[in-house]
Amino acid sequence: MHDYDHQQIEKKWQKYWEKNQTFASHVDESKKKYYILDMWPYPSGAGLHIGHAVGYTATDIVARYRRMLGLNVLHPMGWDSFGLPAERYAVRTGTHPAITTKQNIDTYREQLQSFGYYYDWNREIASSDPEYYKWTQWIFTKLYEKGLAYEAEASVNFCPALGTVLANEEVEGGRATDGGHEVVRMPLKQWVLKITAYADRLLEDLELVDWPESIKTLQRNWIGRSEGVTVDFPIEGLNEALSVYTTRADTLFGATFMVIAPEHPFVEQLTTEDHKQVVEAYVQAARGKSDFERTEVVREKTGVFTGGYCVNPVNGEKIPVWVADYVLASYGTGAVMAVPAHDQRDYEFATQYHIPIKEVIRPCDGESAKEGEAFVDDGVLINSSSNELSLDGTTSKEAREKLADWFEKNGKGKRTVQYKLRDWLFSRQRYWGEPIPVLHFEDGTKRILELDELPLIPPHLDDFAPPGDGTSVLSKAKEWVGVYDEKSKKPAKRETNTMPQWAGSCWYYLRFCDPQNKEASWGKREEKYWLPVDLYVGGAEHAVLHLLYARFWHKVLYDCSLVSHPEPFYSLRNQGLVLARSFKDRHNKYIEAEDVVEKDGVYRHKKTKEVLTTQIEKMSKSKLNGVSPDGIIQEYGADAFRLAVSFIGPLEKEKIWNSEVLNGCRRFLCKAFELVSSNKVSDQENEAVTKLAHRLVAKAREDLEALQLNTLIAKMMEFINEVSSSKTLPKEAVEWFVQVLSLYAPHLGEEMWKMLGHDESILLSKFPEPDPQYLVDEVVTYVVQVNGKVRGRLELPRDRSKEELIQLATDHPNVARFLDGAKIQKTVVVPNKLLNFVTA
Ligand code: ANZ
Repeated sequence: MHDYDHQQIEKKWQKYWEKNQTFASHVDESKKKYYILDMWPYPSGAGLHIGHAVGYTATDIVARYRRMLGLNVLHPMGWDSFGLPAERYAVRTGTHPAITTKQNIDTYREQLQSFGYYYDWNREIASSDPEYYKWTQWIFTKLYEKGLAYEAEASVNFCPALGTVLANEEVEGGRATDGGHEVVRMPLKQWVLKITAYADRLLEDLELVDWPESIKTLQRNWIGRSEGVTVDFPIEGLNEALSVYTTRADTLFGATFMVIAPEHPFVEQLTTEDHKQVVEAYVQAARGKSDFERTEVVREKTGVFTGGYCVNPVNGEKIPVWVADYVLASYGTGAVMAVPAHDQRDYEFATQYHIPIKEVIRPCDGESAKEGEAFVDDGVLINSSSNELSLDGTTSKEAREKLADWFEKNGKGKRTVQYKLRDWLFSRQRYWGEPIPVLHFEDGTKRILELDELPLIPPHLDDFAPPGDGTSVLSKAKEWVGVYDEKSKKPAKRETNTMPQWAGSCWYYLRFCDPQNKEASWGKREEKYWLPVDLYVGGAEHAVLHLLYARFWHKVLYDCSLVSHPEPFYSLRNQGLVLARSFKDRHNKYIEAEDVVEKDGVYRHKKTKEVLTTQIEKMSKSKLNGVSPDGIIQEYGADAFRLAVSFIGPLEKEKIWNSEVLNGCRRFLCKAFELVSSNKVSDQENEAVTKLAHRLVAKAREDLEALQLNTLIAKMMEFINEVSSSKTLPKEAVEWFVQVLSLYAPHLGEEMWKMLGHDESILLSKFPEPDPQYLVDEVVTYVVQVNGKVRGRLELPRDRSKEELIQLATDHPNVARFLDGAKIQKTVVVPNKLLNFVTA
């Protein structure tokens, strides 16, 4: 087989593309645009991993395809380069984060270039570059001017290990999503962005975008819109009422107690003298717990009785009020009416504290609820009538409407919409982030910086360690903090908090449209032309963080008339994780794959011969099951690697990496190279090969539109196998194949294109359009016999499977007549000619 010198060929074409600016993009209103975007990487010290290669190869293939379809393609790349790892490294080594960040960026760029990716490098940007974050800060001032950025004393998620406050979206199960460190609640004055003001639009506009349903659902749940009523329960002996929020007003007659959050303002007033001590102790204990701990479903419910009572507004019943930490102060009114028969948490609570359980809803299908559980679904009301209201027999849904009307008429409550979404906690006490551009004056007032004062650059520090007490790293730079404000002629102190990692990625797709603009964040014309992003590809882990935050900023910018579309990313696709086989010895220590030999499915250590346990796991450095892109490119070439990462499975699914795929892909490339460079290629016609080429191109168009990049490789391999025995290969058919191949293997593609006599880059060629005449299946006539006698004929497309043939033949009325009742012993098939049933 022909081998090719990938190192020489790949270098050569990379130089060619750079010299000819093949990937450069320019606004051109006479052409249709296509903006394709990758989630920009955080340039970590570890360099590119295979997960990056999967996503970036996919967008690269699509970019090349759209370009060859004649679209004006924008495919940029940059760096999300503010972040904790650089800062932690700085704390450890004293190296300024700017230095490590620059080194890492250089490595990433070089690695990406070695893949031959179609990126317009003239548009490279980095979120930690002052020329960039000048505008991040400026957008913050816009948010501030619109009243969407405010300071609030809040109970926040503070992570002592990271020395910073985190957003709700960054905490999972009481731990930081970044590193799994413990998070505690702590009151702190913080900057907060009013994302809740956009809750409804963030929800509704999900209808405008073509995103995976799973991501839309995650966002919907995160926003958590719920419709219910707030009902006032008069407090006995006080001239006050306890408001509760409920989505299940239909269960009101079943309320047998009420629960208020430990932080509820009425706790003191409701608590009677003899319950005081217990309640105070309980409230004190609840303070240290996170919302997560408090609402964990499996956890045993705790609570204490206040001694106080409320009155149920629908029937005048007296209801005891408890304090329990499973009710959150921050949701609804911080108080609930508890209906143990129909809410599981209330049920568990009532069982534990021997509170009565009153059934008021029956399942519609007449079945009774399960023993030991609350019946939580909608149903038909029972035990729900009083002097003023009679609801027995109505459905839950009807009852809710009737009650809401009744409350609103009598002024006892009103219809209410609630969201789970909370405002976005926006300050971090870190060094390596955008300083928040605000000055605080002695009299407690503040001033947001103006554009001519931006970028606000952080001070130089030698010690980057967070103080750890909730104050920011920047507060250590006393000289930077204390200033005389020339604009207001007053002494002032700079804000010392910085923005979270997410800030820079809230608008980078906009800067890519016009990255060198010195006067503005982006030009109107550029934004209007390029936006929205046509296809955005990245990991699903950003569902409620980046993807929600960026939509929020975009909508604010839309309201400022700075962008012309309500949504930033029209279509979104998520790439699946890459998994690989890992090995462990008997001490549970990971073993490098290179040190493992396999025989009959048993894996042993090469040297010690110890039998190892093996597992398919997420590829990662710590599990020693990763692969180094640099090494692979060296050995197999970027083209083979790009093919391999596309071949292992559908983009959106989890897939298992195995290096055998690389060998297969490399062999395929060699074979293709051999054919294309052989003297079989000529102007001579060959119908069969031409037809295969048309079919390949048709399949390519179909698969590329659907982002089914792996199946198209299989088709290309099939094509090569089928034409390899041909004596002649029509040049046009070969060209078409090369055009498809070049999307995946661009270096070799260009090389072959040149060998076929073209002087310009293959990207300037037009992607072929198949002739429909070659796509229709050829029709053949089958003779159908029963015991050797002709009983029917079938006109069918060529090459049907045996199963399909038998099915169709037995359905044939005349054949069926002769087969009726008989047992088929054997079926003889002569492909595309004859089918004979032999009966017993
Ligand atoms: C009575 C009731 C009866 C409820 C029933 C549910 C089932 P969503 O849909 O998530 O909005 N709730 C209200 N505020 C709360 C708080 N601060 N902490 C904990 N729970 C709270 O949930 C609304 C329901 O959650 C409300 O409806 C309330 O319990 C509870 F059979 O009221 B329900």
